[in-house]
Amino acid sequence: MSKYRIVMVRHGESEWNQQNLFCGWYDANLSEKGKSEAAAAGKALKEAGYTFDVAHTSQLTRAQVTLATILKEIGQENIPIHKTWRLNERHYGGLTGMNKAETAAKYGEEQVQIWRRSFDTPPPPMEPDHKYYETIVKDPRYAAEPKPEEFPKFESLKLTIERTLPYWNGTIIPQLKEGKKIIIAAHGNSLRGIVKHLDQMSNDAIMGLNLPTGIPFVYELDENFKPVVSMKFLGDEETVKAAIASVAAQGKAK
Ligand code: DG2
Repeated sequence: MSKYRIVMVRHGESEWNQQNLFCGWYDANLSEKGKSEAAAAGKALKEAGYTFDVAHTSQLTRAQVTLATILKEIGQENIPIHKTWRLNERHYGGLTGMNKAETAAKYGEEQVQIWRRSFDTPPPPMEPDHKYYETIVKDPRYAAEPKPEEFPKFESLKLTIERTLPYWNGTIIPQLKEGKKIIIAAHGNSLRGIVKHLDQMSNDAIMGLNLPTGIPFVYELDENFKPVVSMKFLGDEETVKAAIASVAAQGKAK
C-alpha cells in the first residue's frame, strides 16, 4: 500500500542543453523553451491538485529557477526551499563545455555513451587549466560545502550517487516520515541516481534511462520506501517518449 508520495522534476531545458554542451557544474541558465517547460510543469501539477510543504533543489540556477517557476504557478512561492550541492548535476569533469555531438564525432558515439551513461566510468577530470575550473571551484555558493576534499573534479554516476544518497536518506526520508509533501527539482543524473536507488535498478539497466527536461514525475512508496508506483510522468505518453528519445540522441554524432 502506498504510504508516501514524492514529486521530482529535472529542470527545464538549459541554454547549454539547447546548444548540446556537457554542462555538469557549470551554472547555465534556462533557455526560453526551458522557462516554458517549467511553467507547463507547474500548470500540470496545479491541474492535478498537487501542493507541497517543502522543496529541495541543487545549488544550480537552472534547477532553482525551474522550482521557483513551478511554485509560482501553483501559488506556493513561500514554502521552505532547501538548496544543496548534493543534488547538483554530476560533475562532467574535462568534458564540461564540450559539444556532445562533436565529442561523439571525435571520440566515437560508443565512448560518449560510456561517458554519459556508464555506471562507474567517470569522464576525464577537470584540470586546473580548464576554462571553467576557477569559475566552479571559486564559486561563493560552495564556500561552506562541499569541503575541499569532497569537491569533485569529475563524477561517474556511481560517485554522484555516493553524495546524493546521504541527502535522500538523511534529509528527504525523515521529512517524508513526518508526513511532509515534497518536491525535488534537480538534474538528469542526480535524479537518475535516486531513481536507480528507489527502483533497485542494476548498473546495466540504469544505462538505458534518460530523463526528459521539465516533466514532473511521481513516486508512491510503501512504509519501507519501496515503490508502489514508479516514475509516473505528468504528461501524455507520446510527449514523454519523444522527450526521452531526444535526450538519448544528444550523444549521436551529427
Ligand atoms: C546534463 C546531462 O545535465 O547530460 O550536464 O550536460 O540535467 O543539468 O542538464 P542537466 C549535462 P547527459 O548526462 O544527459 O549528457
